[in-house]
Amino acid sequence: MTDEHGPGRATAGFHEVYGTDPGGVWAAPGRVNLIGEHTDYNDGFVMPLALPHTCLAAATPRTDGVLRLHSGDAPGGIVELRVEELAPVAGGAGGGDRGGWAAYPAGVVWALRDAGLLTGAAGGADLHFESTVPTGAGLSSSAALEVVTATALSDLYGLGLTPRRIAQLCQRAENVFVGVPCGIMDQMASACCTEGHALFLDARDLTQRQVPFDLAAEGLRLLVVDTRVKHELGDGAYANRRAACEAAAEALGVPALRDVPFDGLEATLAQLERLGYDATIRRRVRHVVTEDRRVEEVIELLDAGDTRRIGPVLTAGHASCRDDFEISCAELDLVVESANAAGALGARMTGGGFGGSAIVLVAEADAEAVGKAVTEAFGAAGHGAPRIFPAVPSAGARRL
Ligand code: GAF
Repeated sequence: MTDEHGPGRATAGFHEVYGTDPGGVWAAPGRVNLIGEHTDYNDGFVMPLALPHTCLAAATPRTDGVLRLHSGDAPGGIVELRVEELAPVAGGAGGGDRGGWAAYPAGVVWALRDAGLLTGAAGGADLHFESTVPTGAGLSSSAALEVVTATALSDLYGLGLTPRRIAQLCQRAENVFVGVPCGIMDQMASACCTEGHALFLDARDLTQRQVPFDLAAEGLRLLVVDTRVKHELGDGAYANRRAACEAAAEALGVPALRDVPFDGLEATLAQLERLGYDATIRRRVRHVVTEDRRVEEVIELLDAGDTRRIGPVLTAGHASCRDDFEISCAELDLVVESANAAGALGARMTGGGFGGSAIVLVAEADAEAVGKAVTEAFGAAGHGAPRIFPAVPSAGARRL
């Protein structure tokens, strides 16, 4: 379900919970990443696109410094907090995961306050959320929740925050307040994407380019295949991959792995071996450096109007995620294998990995057969049926 029917639903939900009408309704989308995985925190390149699935916030400001949060999707009633008492999780960035959906919007309010944007008694608000972004599916439901909160508060308090600033504040909320050491891709995607485009983002300086991505015009479709599995190992493994990349960059004397040139990769890997770094860390470096190159290849192909030819690049990206970065899992590999065997143009896991979703590029005429083949392969392997839907490049955060 898209946000077409959402504003009324969010307004009605707000009214039911708080007994008044909201000051407005805002939307922020989930995303898939076309290419560029685990490159953002290496200062590299990513290329996400926003989904039509959004998190909606119906909101109104308060003048007593009280923050009330309610979700139509989570049990447990209203969460009531005082803005001035909000504090980061012990240990700061990566120091622990606070858990619970309310930590995300509360973290955003904390980040706004900490940046001096909300002061005194102002900064309180009543918020009610309704989301159609599948949760736990690697489609950035958390970033959508953060970005819709920041966008609503920016408007309600006349803060005039740009989408880019909103993304930075939301990443800080997640890193420091919630305690998850994510990069900035998901927040930038939710805040900055535009309809009909993929977002080419340089995660180092946040320069961005909206790249036209009109698949229908070329008789193509991009499918999202939500495997509906989430492997436990995911959270610690994300931090572990990030730490490995940072350690390798330090050993190489560069600010980030982004600074290892693609044509110097073999020499760099040899240098790491001489320095005593094992094969695992060398594979991690190879993934990041080759993945940045794959983003550039995809851009070149899209700029040349050669969208079909990005398929093999996506599949190569999956192999790198699977073999070098080791963030795939049996279900994601099965999507890629079965989709490609059934005639897809290319496929790969998308997002953090260890479960969640894959994307499949397919000719429109083959979309149904490929989806069916993936579902059958899941059945034959004893996995539950995946959820499959088209990724239609949609708009970023906005007031409805
Ligand atoms: C998760 C993170 F939140 C992103 O910042 C990014 O690192 C992604 O995994 C992997 O590309 O979605």
